[in-house]
Amino acid sequence: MAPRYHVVTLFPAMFAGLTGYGVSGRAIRDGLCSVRFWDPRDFTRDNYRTVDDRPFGGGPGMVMLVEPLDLALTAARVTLRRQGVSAPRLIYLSPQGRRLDQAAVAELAGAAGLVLLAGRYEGIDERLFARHCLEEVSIGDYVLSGGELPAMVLLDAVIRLLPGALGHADSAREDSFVDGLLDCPHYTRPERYMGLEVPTVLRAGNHGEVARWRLRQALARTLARRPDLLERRVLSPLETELLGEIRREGDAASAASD
Ligand code: 9D3
Repeated sequence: MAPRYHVVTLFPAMFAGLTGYGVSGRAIRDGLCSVRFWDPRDFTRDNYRTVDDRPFGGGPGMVMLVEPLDLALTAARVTLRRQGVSAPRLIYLSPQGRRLDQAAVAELAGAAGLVLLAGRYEGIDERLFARHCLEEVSIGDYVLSGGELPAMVLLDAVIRLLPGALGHADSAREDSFVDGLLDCPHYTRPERYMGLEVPTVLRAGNHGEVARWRLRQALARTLARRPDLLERRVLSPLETELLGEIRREGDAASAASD
C-alpha cells in the first residue's frame, strides 16, 4: 500500500510547495503516497476559533491550546486506523528533537503511515504529550518560526526515496559508490565557457577513467570540507588508495575553494 502521510498544521496552504512541485509533487500525483492535512482551527468550539493562549506563569509569546491539537491528532490517528495503519509513528517537529539525518529518513520511508505535527508560537501545552506518544524531530540547530518547513523537509526527503519517485538515473546514483561522500563537480555543454574548459577526462568518454576521476574528486572534497563523513565511513581499497594520493599531493586545500 502507498504510505499515508497526515499533517496537523495551522497552515496547510504552506504545503503547496511540497505537494505541487518537482519530485514530491509528481510522486503524490502518481499515487506513490498520499498527504492529508488536519487544521486544529477546525477542531475549536468558540466563535473566535481560538488555537492559542497566554502561558501560565507569564512570559513572552503564546502557547498552543491542548484541545484543538488533541482532537486534530486523534482525527488523523482514527483515519489512519480506518485506512489499515494501526500503529503509525507520530512525529512532533520540534527544536528539542533528535536531529534528522539520512538514516532516519530511510527508516521513515519504510513506514506505512506517519502523522506529523507542526507547531507554531512558543510551543505546545505539555499535556498533549501525556495524551499522545510523540517522537520529537529537529532539522538542525537554527531557529525557525514554526514546524511547517521542517515537516516539508522531512516529507520531501522521505518521498523521494519511495519506489518509483526518482527517475532511473537518479535512483542508480543513490546506490552508487559515491554514497556517503560529497558530490563530485558536474559539467554540461558548452565545452568551453568564457575560457573555462570542461576537464579532458570527462570529454574523452573512458567510463572507467571518468568513474575514477569522479570518485577522486568526491573524496578530495569530502576530505577538505566534511572530514567527519570520512571518519564514519568504511573505505574500499580503491578509495583508500585515492585518498592516500590526495593526502600526499595536499590537493584538499584546492578542492575546498573549487
Ligand atoms: C525563540 C523561541 N524559542 C525560545 C527559546 C523557542 C522556539 C519555539 C518554536 C524556537 C523555535 C520554534 C519554532 N521551530 C520549530 O517549530 C521547529 C524547528 C526549528 O526551529 N529549527 C529546527 N528544527 C525545527 S523542527 C520544528
